[in-house]
Amino acid sequence: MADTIFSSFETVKYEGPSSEKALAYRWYDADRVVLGKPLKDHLRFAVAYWHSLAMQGGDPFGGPTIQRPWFAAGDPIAQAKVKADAAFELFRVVGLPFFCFHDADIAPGGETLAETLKNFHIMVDYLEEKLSKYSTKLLWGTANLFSHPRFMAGASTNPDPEVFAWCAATVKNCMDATKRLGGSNYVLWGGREGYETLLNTNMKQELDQMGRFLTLVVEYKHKIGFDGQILIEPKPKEPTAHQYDFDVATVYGFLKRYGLEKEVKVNIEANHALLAGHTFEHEIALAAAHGILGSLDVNRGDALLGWDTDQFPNELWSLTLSMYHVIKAGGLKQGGCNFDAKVRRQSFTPEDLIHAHVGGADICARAFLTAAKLIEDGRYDAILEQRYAGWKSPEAAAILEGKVSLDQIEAMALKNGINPQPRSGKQEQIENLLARLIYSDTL
Ligand code: XUL
Ligand code: CO
Repeated sequence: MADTIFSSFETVKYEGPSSEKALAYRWYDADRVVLGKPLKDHLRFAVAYWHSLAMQGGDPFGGPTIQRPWFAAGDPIAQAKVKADAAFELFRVVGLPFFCFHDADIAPGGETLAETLKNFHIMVDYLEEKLSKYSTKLLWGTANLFSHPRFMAGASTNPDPEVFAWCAATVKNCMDATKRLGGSNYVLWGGREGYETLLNTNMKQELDQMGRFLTLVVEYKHKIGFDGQILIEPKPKEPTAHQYDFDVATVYGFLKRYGLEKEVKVNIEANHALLAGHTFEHEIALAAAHGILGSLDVNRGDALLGWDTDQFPNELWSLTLSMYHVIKAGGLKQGGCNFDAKVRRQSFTPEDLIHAHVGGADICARAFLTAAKLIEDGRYDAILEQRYAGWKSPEAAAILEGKVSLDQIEAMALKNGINPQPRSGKQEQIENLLARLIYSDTL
């Protein structure tokens, strides 16, 4: 194996909450069986190639701070291979089962579409070889249709049909590669599918283009027999002022409008939820309610900063409730938890990257274990069950089943002499119960 910046690190092991070692898992005991299967199969953690291997530490006010051997001048394909060698060593060190990539993370772009695809194919071959030597698997693949200037006015929503065609060719190749590399999902995040100003935008035209594009993607999935899920990743804004895939509710409406709600699910990102004015758990619960929960991008923002800082998760309350809704929805199935998160620009050492993943996996594992305990405990579910118990009566059930009309309900209400009384929502009681369980150390 080639020597890389991660090769000298041992694989991080589970040592339990009392471990004094800096690099050890305290909660992520991958093989621990919970709710019938190992933790690693519930959570399906993935390392994001872009943040961990391709990101150079720039922010809106400053340039790169992260030096890596593969950023130095040299033959672009040779450097992409050095990067891939390091990537798989990082996956080995953190001991997480999956990774995710964009085409542009793994291969250099070319002058033309043909040259760009040629580079991509060389690197897909290389990744295939790597996958045969390591135990890491591919959670999802995607195409970067937002960084290059050609996408500045949109990808599939671009006013120029040649950009649409470029995107179609790119996504076709990325889907082929994802299938070949054994990926479980294919993700579409429309970073530039929206507008900077409505003044120059024909919204109906752009939405129809986006609907057509997604239909083509779904048709191609069936044509090649890809058995992974197609996922849209909602985000309300940034880089555009308004992004069409605003949040789960908007995406669901879009899927219904174009007849794709049975074909496409969502990849929900924690900080995108916050940018849309929601919580992570809200987005997960809503996706579950619509039957479109696909996968998660776990990360966090910074309450003091207005942009998508993509930090590693560290907040137990919201994550536990998120995991609760995941479990209630029947789990992530083919999805997983992708660390769409990057280290801060001062954290430029390879070791910083390892600490980041260890902390992220630990907090998610702890949240999952707590959510499982919350369900097993039963008191929270009992309060919820009680709150809606009235709907179990035959008369109320008949309303929901569509068996009675508005005027029949009126007649029923008058006959029964109904007089509904206020009932407590028990918010503080629930909060106290959850706090006791979430911040308890025994899991
Ligand atoms: C951007 C973002 C992307 C997608 C993949 O905010 O989340 O990294 O996850 O394109
Ligand atoms: Co993301």
